[in-house]
Amino acid sequence: MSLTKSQFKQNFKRRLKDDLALDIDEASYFDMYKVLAGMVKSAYNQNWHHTWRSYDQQHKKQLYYFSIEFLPGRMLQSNLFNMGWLEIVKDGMKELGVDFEKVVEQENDMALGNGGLGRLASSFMDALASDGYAGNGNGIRYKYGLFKQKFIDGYQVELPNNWLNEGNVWEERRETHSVLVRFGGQVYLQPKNGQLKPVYEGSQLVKAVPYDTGMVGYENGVVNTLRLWDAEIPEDEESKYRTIDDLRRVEDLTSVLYPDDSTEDGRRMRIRQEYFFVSAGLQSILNHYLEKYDQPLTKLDQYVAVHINDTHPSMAIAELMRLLMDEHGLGWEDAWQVTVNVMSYTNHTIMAEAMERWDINMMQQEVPRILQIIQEIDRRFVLSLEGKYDQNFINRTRIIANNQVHMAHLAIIGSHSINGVAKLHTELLKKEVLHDFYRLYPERFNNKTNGVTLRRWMAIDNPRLAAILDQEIGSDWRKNPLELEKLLKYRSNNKVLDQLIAAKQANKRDLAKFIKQQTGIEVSSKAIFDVQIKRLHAYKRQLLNLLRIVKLYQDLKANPNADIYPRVFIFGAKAAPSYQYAKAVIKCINEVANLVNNDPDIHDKLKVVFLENYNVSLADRIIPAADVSEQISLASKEASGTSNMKLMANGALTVATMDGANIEIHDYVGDDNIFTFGLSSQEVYRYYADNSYHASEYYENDPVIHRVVDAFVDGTIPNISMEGREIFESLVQYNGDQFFVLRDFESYLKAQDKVDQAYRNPKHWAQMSLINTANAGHFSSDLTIDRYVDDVWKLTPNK
Ligand code: 9GP
Repeated sequence: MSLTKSQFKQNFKRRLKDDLALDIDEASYFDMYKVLAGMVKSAYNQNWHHTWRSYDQQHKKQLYYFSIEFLPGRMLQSNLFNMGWLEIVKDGMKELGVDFEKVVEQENDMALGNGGLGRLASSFMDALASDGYAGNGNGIRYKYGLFKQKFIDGYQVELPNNWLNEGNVWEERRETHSVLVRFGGQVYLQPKNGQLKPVYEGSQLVKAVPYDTGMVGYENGVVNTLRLWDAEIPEDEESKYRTIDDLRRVEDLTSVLYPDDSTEDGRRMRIRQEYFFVSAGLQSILNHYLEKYDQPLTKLDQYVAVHINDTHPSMAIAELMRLLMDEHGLGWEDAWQVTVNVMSYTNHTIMAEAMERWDINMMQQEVPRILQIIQEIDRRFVLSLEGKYDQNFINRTRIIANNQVHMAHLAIIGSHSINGVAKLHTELLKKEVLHDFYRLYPERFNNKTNGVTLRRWMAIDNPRLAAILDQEIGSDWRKNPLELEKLLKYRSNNKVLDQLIAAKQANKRDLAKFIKQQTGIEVSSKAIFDVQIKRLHAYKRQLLNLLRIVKLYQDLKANPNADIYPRVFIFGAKAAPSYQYAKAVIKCINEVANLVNNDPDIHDKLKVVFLENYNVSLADRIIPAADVSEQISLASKEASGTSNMKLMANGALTVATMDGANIEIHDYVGDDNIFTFGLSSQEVYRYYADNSYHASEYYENDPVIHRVVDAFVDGTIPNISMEGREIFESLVQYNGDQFFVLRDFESYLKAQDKVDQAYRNPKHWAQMSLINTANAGHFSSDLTIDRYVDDVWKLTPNK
C-alpha cells in the first residue's frame, strides 16, 4: 500500500471530482473526509480480501471476540497510520492548503461502548491484526450507541447519539451472510431419527444482517474483520409482525447500548440483545466453517476459538450447544466437549451488580430453547458435584438458583479458560469472588493484565512526544513496545528532559485552547493539569477528588495567599442514565466548578473543568496534556483500569491506590515515580470481615472532613440542595460511605501534597515522567494479545 505525496494529492483531487463533482476549493471538510476515507478503504480492501482468503486457504484457527461493546473511536487517522500513510497525507493536505485536523474532526466517533470494556475490545482488534493473528470481533451495530452527554444547569442530560446519521464509510453490509434468530413462543422436544428435536410454536424470527468493518494491522498488510449485527424483519415473516409493539421490539434490538435495566422492559431487551448477537455470530461462524474448512464439527475447537468478553455474551455456551445438537445432530457429550474447548471467558469486574442474573421466567418467554439447554447444563453440573461437595457449595455455584440464571456461572462452567484483567483482580477472583469455582477448576484460572494501543495514544495522539522518542531511541517501539525502556538511558540527559518539558507544555497549550473553545473557561498551561477520565461510578471515587477540591477552596478562602501550586482539575465521565447517585456527583462537580472558577479570591490557583460527552476522541485530546493521572478507586474494586496505562505512557504521574493495574504500574516505575495512598485490598477486606468501618466517626472526629462534608449542605456550594444532601447523607451515616472515601481522605491529601511539592522541581518531575513513559511498553495490548494467543486461544501468526 505504498503511496507518494504527489500520488496522494493527485488521487485525492481526482476522487473529489469523480465522486462528488467538486474541486478542492468547493469541497467542505465533510466532503474531504468522505473522499479520503473512501481512498483509504479502497486501498486496504485488497488486503482485506487477501487476508480472509489466506485464512481460509490455510485453514487457520480463527478467534471470534464476542463483546457487547466496541469503542474504536475515530478511525481515519488510525487507519492512515497503520497503513503507513499518515505523514504523507498530513504533508499532502498541507500543500493542498487543507487543515487536516478539521477533516479528521468530521468523523463521528464509533461509540458503541461505555468505557474500558469496549475500548479494550477495540485495542485487542488492533493488536490482533497488528500481530498478524486471525482475530475478529462480533457485536451489535447500535443505531445510537451510548448516549450523547450534555450538561444543562450542571445536570447530565442524555441525548441520542445519532452517529450513523451521515452514513458510515467504514462498514460493508453483507446481505448474503444474513442469518435468522428465533425469539419467544413455545418449544417442546419430539423424537426424530433417534434424537430429541425441538418443535417451535408461536416464535418470531428476526433477520440478523452483518455489517463488516476492516481492522487494519500496523504496516503488515493484515486486515481482520469486526462484524456488527443489525436486526431486520425477515421478508417472508412480515405477516407475523402485525402490531407496532412487534415492530418496535425488532427495531429496539439494535437501538441503544445497555437499555435501562432498572425496568422489566429494559432487562428483557438486554436478554434479547445478548441472544441476538451471540446467535447470529455463532451461526455465521459455523456456516463459514462448514463451507470453507469442510471439517467435522467435532474438530471445531482446532479451528475456532470464541471469547466471551464479560458476562454479556454468556449465552454463547448454550447457543453453541443448541446449534451443534439441534441443527447439526451432535449428541450432548460431543457437543459439550467441543463447546468447552472453544469457549473462554474474561471477567472484568467484581462488582456484584455487573454480574448479570436473569429472571428465569423472562428467559422462558424470550429464549425458551436456550433456557432448556441451560437447565440441562445446570442439572448435569449439580449431578457431577453431588456426593463430593455439600449442598451449600452446590447452591452457591449452580447456574440456576432462586429463579435466576447466573450468567457468570454459565460462562465459567462452559469455558476452558477464565481470566481476570490484572494480577490483583485475578487473585481476588481466585481467593474471594470465584473461590468456589477456583476449587473446582484451578487449571482454568489465569491472569491477563490489560493493555492499551500505544500506537494510538502515543504515536498518533502525541506526535511531539513520538518525535522525541524516534530521535533518541528510534521508531521500533511502535512494533516492539519494550524498546521504550531504552529511554531510561536519558533520565539524566538535560537536553532530552527539556524537550519532554517543552512537548508537554505545547500539548497543554493545545488543550487549554480547546477547553476555552468548549467551555469558555480560561486555564493556564503553567498550572498542573490533573486528570480524572473514566465512567462515573461511586467506586472510582470522583467524589474523593471533589472533596479535596472543596478543601483547597476552603483553604484559599481562609487564606488567599496559601501556598498552593496552581492546578486545573479536568474531569470527563458519563453516568449511567438510571444511576442517580453518579448523576448527583456530576451535578456537584459542575457546581463546584462554577463556584471555584468564578470566585475572584481564588485567582488562577484552582480551575475545575468538566468536559462534556467524554469519549475516545476527547481522550485523544486530553491524555497527551495530562500531568497527573487520578487512579483513586477503593482498593479491590477497579479490576484493572486502562486510562492509568494511557496516561503513564504520555508521561503523566499517577496518584494511585493499590488497586487493579496500578499495582503493576507501581512495580515497574518504583515507589519514587508514583504517588500511592490509601487502604490496601487486604485492609478493605479486613474491614468487611469485622464490620468495623464507621464513616460517621471520621465525620465527627476530623474537623477538616467535617468542614468539607458540611459544604455540601450548608450553602457553601450553591444550587445543590438535593444532590448535596444525597452525598452528605451517603457519607456521614454510621455505616455509610460504602467506598471508604472518608477513610482514605487524609492519606489522599498527603499524596497530593507530595505532588504539589514535586511539581515545583520541573527537571525532577520530567525525570519521573520519563521513567513512566519508558515503562509503558509493558502495558501494550500487543503483549497482552500475545499472552492470550499462547495460553488461551492457541493461534498461529499469519505468514
Ligand atoms: O471496570 C473494569 C475496568 O477496571 C477494566 O479496565 C475494564 C477492561 O478490562 O473493564 C471494566 N469493566 C466493565 O466495564 C464492566 O465489567
